[in-house]
Amino acid sequence: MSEPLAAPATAAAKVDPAEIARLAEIARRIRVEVVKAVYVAKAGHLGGPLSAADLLAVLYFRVLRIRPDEPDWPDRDRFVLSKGHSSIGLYAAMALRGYFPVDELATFDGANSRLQGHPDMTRLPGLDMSTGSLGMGISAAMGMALGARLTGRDVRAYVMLGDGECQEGEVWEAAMAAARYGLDNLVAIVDHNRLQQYGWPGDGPDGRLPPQVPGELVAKWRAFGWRVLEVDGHDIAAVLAVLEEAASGDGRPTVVIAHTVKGKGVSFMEGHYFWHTRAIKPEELAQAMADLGEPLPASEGAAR
Ligand SMILES: Cc1ncc(C[n+]2csc(CCOP(=O)(O)OP(=O)(O)O)c2C)c(N)n1
Ligand SMILES: [Mg+2]
Repeated sequence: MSEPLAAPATAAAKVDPAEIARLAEIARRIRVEVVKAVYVAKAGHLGGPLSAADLLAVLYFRVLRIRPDEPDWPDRDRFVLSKGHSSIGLYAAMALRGYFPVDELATFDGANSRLQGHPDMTRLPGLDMSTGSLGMGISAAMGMALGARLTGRDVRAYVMLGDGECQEGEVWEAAMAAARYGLDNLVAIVDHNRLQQYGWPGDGPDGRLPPQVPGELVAKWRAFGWRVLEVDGHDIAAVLAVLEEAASGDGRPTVVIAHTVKGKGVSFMEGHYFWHTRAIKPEELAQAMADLGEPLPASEGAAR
């Protein structure tokens, strides 16, 4: 890891280990559903959803003030997946949380599915924003945070970005505006997995340059006037603590730089850019399920 992590937040110590285990199991289930859905669809993104799974589990099962049975509840916290290509991870978290049946994940990326390859808020209740064009989601989330302030609602807006996505100019336009307005009900989470889609040739993993110079993301967000927190994005207790800390504003927007591993949880996907998006072969499904401690479903074990 290139940067020192933030001091361990004391809140982590107060959380019941059984609760941490529950969240870890949810994250594992998210990963299983991601791999299965992409296998069935014969297409889809893997590396990004897998790196974000622990963050999504903690958000959807502990942090966000949401009502799955009332997705339009006006006082809900908003969540925008700015790295919209990781939609299947979000759908898995939402299904497990009760927004829609887990079985529906098998329709992922189908023409008539509510679960499009990139989130479509006109199809699926519970999505606060349609995303997919990188850089745009944070602007929407900033507007939501500002809107909550203007209407006097106790609503926080959360937005998840990729580290490659942070190359987009619009991210920094939104960052400047959010700091200027002092939007401390806005929390950005950067899934800092140090890989993007292809990347540029260089001396990183698989001969690719990481999308950001190590350490620079912290310096950049800080320079833009944000409170910057760092966390190991796969340490559930630490993620919970840092997101609890982020929820209490200090007059600035907060960004959580989550250090993660792209493809986390599936041995042959971890740290490889070419598993950003790829179809899964039957023998790869078997290995992935073994890695995730999940029996191979009979219906999906047969060669397709
Ligand atoms: C504006 C725009 N340019 C290009 C793409 C194609 N694209 C999809 S994902 C991706 C890489 C994103 O990398 P990162 O933000 O690091 O995401 P993660 O590693 O979490 O998957 C690219 C270039 C896009 N969706 N939008
Ligand atoms: Mg990345």
